[in-house]
Amino acid sequence: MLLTNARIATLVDNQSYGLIERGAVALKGEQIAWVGAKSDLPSAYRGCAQQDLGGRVVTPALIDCHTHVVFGGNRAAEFELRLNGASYEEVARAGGGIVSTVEATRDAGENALLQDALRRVDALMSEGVTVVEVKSGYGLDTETELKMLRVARRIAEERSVEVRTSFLGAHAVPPEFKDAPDAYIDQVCLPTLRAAHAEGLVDAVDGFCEGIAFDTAQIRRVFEEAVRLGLPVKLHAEQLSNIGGAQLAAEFGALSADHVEYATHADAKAMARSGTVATVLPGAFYTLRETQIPPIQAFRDHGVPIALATDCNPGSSPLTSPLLTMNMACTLFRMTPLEALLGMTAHAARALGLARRGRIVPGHRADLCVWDVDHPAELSYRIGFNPLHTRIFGGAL
Ligand code: DI6
Ligand code: FE
Repeated sequence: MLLTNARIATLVDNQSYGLIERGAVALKGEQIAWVGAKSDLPSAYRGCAQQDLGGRVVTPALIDCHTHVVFGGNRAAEFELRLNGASYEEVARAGGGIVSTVEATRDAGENALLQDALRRVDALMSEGVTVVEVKSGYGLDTETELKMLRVARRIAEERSVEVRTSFLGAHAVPPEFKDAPDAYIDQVCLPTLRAAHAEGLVDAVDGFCEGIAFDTAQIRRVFEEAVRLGLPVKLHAEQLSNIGGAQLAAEFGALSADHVEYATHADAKAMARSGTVATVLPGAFYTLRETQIPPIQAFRDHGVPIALATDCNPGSSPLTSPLLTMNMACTLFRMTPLEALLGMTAHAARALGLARRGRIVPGHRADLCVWDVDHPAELSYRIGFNPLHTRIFGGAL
């Protein structure tokens, strides 16, 4: 198939959109076979079935590289209580907080969890997402962590979307291990990781390194197990404070360190050395009314690739719009529209360790978006508007 009459943002390098005017893309099977100006089209492709895109913009499809879309229930009641002035204790007594999501996720059947997750994935796909990362971490017991990961895998059977799973057993300390986080790591988290890996349910290992979650010594033990199993790692690091998570992530050559509002120049330097992507999550920043902006300029100065994701979760980021996420990255974090697009495409692919995704070049997977806009900067500029015209997944419209 040949897409013609397109304005193509190839993102071939990280310095520009790599725009091709009056461009054409030849798709062969699931791959991009050729891209360039229509006038340069090799004769071999002239006989292909052609699709005229009417001058629309084509970009790589979007990749949401950090989500928690599988969970039970929601936290709208807690949201309302807090805005009516309830204190943290009152919210907890009314059954709110992360523990309430853990309870709802434990209680939910696998099919119900899947149906709820699909509604969120459908929202992501409607704005051009073709790859979604999905974390466990609301089970915190073996049975429920495995259930979450099986649901994540089933998403890819139900929809034309690629799923990458991250095991997040070290997300929070469950109530039954209150004040005993080390025992939770030894008795639940590590054995569950081994069981999930044995079932082929784990693509990467994640953790939440924070005062309210796990410290670097505890995360280190999880990462050492990941290394033994041959799995890549990533980390929720320096979201609410700096306790050394980014340095630990860099030490283990992590794919990404995520949130990173409180990361420093030294952290950026270490991440650059280890090739660790900084994944920023403006939805959580916005929801928590955080004021500390991640050190974007330090990441730029040290050449750390910046990825961008929704962090879709019921507590700190009930967000299912990648386009709004791009707008927030620009307005709240002062990233440029080009950086926002790279963050949701090429750099997001890298944050997942996925090759051949996120740029429009021959040999890459033919995951593309056709947008009803004149210029790719419009994707970040607009608020609450979805100009997606066509989503192409593995060469299929
Ligand atoms: N960081 C967050 O902000 C969320 N998890 C995480 O690792 C909070 C999750 C929740 O409140 O449900
Ligand atoms: Fe998260």
